[in-house]
Amino acid sequence: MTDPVRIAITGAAGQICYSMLFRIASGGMFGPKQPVALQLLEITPAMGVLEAVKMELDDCAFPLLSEVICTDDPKTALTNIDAALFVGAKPRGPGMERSDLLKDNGKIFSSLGKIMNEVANPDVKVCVVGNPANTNAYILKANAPNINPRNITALTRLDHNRAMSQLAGKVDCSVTDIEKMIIWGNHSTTQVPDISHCLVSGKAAPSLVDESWAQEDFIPTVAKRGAAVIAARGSSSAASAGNAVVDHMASWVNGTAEGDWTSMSVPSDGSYGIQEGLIYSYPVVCKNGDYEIVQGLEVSDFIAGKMKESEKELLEEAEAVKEMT
Ligand code: NAX
Repeated sequence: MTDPVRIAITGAAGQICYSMLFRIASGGMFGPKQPVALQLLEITPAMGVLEAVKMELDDCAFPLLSEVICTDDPKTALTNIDAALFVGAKPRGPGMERSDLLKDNGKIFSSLGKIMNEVANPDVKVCVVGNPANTNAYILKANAPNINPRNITALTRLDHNRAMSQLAGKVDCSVTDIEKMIIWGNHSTTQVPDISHCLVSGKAAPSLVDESWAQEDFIPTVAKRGAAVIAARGSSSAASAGNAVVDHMASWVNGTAEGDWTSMSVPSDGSYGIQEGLIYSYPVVCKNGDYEIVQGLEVSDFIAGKMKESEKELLEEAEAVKEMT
């Protein structure tokens, strides 16, 4: 029997996890033959709800689910793990400034980073989901020097999937016909969804749509999709976010399709002139459980300008939390 992959998941009693955990336990993330053990972390007041989630996981009798640990102790959750999904975060309350949100979440992520540094496997694969996801990952990385920094990533796959769906709707094709979508930058409204290199059934996407659509409709629609879901649903995207985390990890572990890539927020190595160390979304090719930033893509002045704006936002966020990094 293969040993289970041990996965720490924070915010496990929340909305995103309520759809995501069942997908992971049924083999959607690590494959249909790989057992999984879940180490679920919550804050103490949410432990009752977390127990109910565990009851439902038990009641599914998933053949691949070898163990479920529910805890409010980060050390227990982060010990001996192969993967960590940081979903839990403090939401922005009424009247709260963005800088306060950054600081409150910074405290959570600096403390979790220090604990992960002590007890996790140094090659643990990390995906940060809780917002502000890129800067939370940046803080986590700074506080966990024993962990391979390349493995500390943040989620922009939801933005990538949203972009795929918008383009498919526009040109009336299946998402499976589209290759080489890109999300550059921060998971925020400054993100840069970019179809410049997209192929639709092998044809260059920019030749199939007006430039004005790509710049004035597609980019803001994708970048503001989260707000549109909140306006319609009264709460933020949950099932689609959980699905994107499953996709992010599955691509990283199993690889991207031959000739294609995906978007992941990863520590910048200076590629495309972005400051080294920032957690920035790039096109990446995944292979053999690792990823490489796609190099040498031509970037138009329009896209380059927007990439710089998103970098500027990340630099400002980094400055706001500098005492924690
Ligand atoms: P919920 O409020 O439903 O769940 C969050 C859970 O985290 C709660 O159960 C809470 O008790 C727990 N939590 C808070 N602090 C914790 C801590 N220190 N340790 C462990 N658990 C803690 O939110 P949900 O809808 O699940 O969203 C979770 C996060 O994902 C939010 O920050 C949200 O903004 C973010 N999102 C990120 C997305 C992305 O693409 N990167 C998209 C969806 C979502 O907006």
